[in-house]
Amino acid sequence: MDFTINTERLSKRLSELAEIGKIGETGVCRLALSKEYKEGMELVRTWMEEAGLSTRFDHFGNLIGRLEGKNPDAPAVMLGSHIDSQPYGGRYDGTIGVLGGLEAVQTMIENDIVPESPVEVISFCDEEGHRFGVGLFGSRGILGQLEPGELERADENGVTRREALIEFGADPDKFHESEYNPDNIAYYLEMHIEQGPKLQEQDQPIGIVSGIAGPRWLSVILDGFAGHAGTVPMNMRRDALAGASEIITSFNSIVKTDSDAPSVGTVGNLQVFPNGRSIIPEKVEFTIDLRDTDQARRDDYERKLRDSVKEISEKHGLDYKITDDGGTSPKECSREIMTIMSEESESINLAPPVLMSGAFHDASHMADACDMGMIFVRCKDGISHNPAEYSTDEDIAAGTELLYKAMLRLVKN
Ligand code: HGY
Ligand code: MN
Ligand code: MN
Repeated sequence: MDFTINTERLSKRLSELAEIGKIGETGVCRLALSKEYKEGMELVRTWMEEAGLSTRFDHFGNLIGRLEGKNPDAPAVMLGSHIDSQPYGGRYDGTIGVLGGLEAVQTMIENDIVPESPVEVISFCDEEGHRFGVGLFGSRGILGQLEPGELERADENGVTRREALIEFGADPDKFHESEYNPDNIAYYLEMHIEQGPKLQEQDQPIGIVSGIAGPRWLSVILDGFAGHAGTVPMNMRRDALAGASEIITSFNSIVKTDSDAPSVGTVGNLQVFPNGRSIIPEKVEFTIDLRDTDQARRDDYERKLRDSVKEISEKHGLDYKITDDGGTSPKECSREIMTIMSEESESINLAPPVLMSGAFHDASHMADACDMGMIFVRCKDGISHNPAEYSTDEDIAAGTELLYKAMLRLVKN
């Protein structure tokens, strides 16, 4: 394929960024607002300024690069994603959307194309939601969609999000200064690795996303009673872990009710107290990550899960609490943008398939503000949230070339 974008520059930047927060040979751990996150954001900021964008950090911990257009008052075309990672993450999740977006804008500048509307490249803060337990923070922040109490959520060392933002140089009391009026955003484009196997199965380098499944996040806390593992008869126990394991098995069956549906359910984090071999577990807390493309079906599964928690807790004599950790509804991608992507794909001799996203993205919330579109890039065996995550330079370049061409159509140059 003949590329307009600078494939070498993009590949080099991805490799350089991957060195920050590196774990093992190919993994990254760059948690939101951490030292590594700040170092990575500063590096991306340098590249944005080299490209000729004006840059700023906002009070949500986002980094925004802006290129003015002929009409500075026109709503902006925004390209973005995130560079914060999971604790056991890969080096492509999020980063290809930020650096690919920057590459597209830098290529436009280098080709002396002056867009009609301003263009922004945004690196959103805390898309992953690992450190403080709730994700999509930066994209929800600029749209005024934060929930009460979010700033008090603490990480495993007891550092609150408020403290981490202040440490990063942001001022949570000035959030209102960083919020966008949705009228000032015309379109949002995000390129991301697929994080699934479909493009590899179809031997396609890129795909056009039609919609994004909506995650529902809960935490379940079960309180039983610690006792001697050798002396308390089974029928007298209030064993929080025995109860949790039955609930988790029930959750797994609920989500599999309709084998043709794309519903998925995960318990990724489980804490046991006091966590001793010879002590009957007194307290267990675990996370629920329930996702679906169909809101009604997801709500039905959530109801069934809540019933199951109540029933199994009563059976084991446990007190229980279910806390709401948020989530977002399933979102549709803009048909206008999908058509543009498909037309521009022809010009680069590609015919990308259309597919759903099981993973959520910052685009999930940007869809509340404007028309949004996503491009997926093939990743090896669909592996992600794992240091083995891998996408080829060629596939990432193909996705970036399409991002560039779609952006040109939207900035009405
Ligand atoms: O979990 C997700 O869907 C995203 O990768 N944070
Ligand atoms: Mn991601
Ligand atoms: Mn991720």
